[in-house]
Amino acid sequence: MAKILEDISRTFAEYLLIPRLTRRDQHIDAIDLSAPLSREGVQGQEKLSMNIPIVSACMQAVSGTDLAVALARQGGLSMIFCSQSIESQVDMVKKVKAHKAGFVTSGANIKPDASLRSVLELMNASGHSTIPVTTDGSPHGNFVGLITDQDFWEFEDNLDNLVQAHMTAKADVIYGEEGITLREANQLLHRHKKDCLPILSLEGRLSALVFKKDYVDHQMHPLEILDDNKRLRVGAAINTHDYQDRVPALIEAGADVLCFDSSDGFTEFQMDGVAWIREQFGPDIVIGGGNVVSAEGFDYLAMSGLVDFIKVGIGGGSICITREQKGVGRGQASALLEVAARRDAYFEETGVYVPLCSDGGLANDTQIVMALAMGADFVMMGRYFAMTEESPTSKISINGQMYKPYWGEGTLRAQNWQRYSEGMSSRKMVFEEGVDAFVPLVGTVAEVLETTLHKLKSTMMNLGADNLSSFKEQAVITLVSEQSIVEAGTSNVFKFSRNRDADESDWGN
Ligand code: MZP
Repeated sequence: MAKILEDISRTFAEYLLIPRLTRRDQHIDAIDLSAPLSREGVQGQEKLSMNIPIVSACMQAVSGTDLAVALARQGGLSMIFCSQSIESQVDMVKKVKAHKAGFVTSGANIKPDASLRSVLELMNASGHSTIPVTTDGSPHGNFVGLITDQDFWEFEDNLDNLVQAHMTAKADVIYGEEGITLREANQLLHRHKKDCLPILSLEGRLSALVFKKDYVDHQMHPLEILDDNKRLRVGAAINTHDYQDRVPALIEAGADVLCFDSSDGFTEFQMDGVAWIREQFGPDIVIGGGNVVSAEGFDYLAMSGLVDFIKVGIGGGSICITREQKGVGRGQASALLEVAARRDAYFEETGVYVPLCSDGGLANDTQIVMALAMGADFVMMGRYFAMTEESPTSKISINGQMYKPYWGEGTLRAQNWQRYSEGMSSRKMVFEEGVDAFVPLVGTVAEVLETTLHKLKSTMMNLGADNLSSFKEQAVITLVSEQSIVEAGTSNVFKFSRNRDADESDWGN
């Protein structure tokens, strides 16, 4: 006969945190929100972490290039979706990696004998106002000068004039030599009051450009996560069907993290995939596994010693109907509490700490806080990011309010059959496990995260926690009765107007 668990399957909304001692020496600005992505305690393996405990979901309506850039700049990580061709996913990863580096390969260049008209066209098409001039017009050609939008007047100068007549020639350009550090390049920009510094090889070829605006930008985003080459970090989703082709291409493109996108990761198919990647690419590449909802599922993935982090959650996603369709899943709080308890025991037994990601179903900021208190090292969210300006969908107006489309990977629209068909030969979606919906547009990634992270830190102050690991240790959590949920809202008062901030931080709930 089937085994019936005694515990009820519970959600985050059924719990509250009990305050602990807030110390006089605590300060909200000093709270550390960094979160590990890779296993800790494994000898010789390089550690990877984020500066905030948040990743965006492996979903078409969520993790595109713009969102990945915006989130990495705030200290989190996006998992570029894999329900697309390998070529287009690789292209997205490359775009994020190319977004900003101290040394940028020049994307718009021109020959000295080109006309001002073509410079203008190039400036309009590329959005750049400084164009390097090289003998053959290539990004690494022989450097002869720079032309900017200050060097000619569109309505005053003859646009048939040649670039060489208007450009600042190399002899008058301040440039750096290949091999200088980014710091030295920025110092040159500062000393000479320039906005752009060409870097030239000994032979005089253009190697890269360094911009003042990138320096300023970096100062404004102190938490951004960068790789060793000062490029933004980005994750990429993978599946158990085409990893032998997809993974090498993603690694070649510069993906920092690989994340299995599967509704159920407690499978031999996923284990085969992880083992193959480790065999081909060694211990350094960070691999996320899952999703699981039980200690048994955690053990299967963790004990292999092959996965870095494990995602927890089945059926809780805002657009998910897996529980209705198949009767599979578990309340997210119960799943997380059981898996986190097992992870902690595993740490005691082996000295290896496996980070957990609570994936899906986070309906508001309070639930993010609760997931982190209950043992998640970071959270993965879809809806939260689908509602931002940077999600890859177009906004639409419905009855005067701006919305964005948001659909599950288990819909006919997404056609992500790989996520749901472990071990099945069919290459189509036989039934849907997700819905196609709209969510309100709430602002930019930076704006929504500011509120969320401030609330998180504020709760951490209540618990006397200085970082996320002490937050988990300090957390004392109580189950609440239905009546106490009613009491938690406003009671016995008339509300005349709704506060806009409250609306936004509820994300349209
Ligand atoms: P949410 O943040 O919108 O509540 O949930 C996002 C999570 O739902 C994803 O990270 C993924 O695990 C899951 N998901 C994505 N598509 C579906 C579906 O179509 C789904 N059923 O459950």
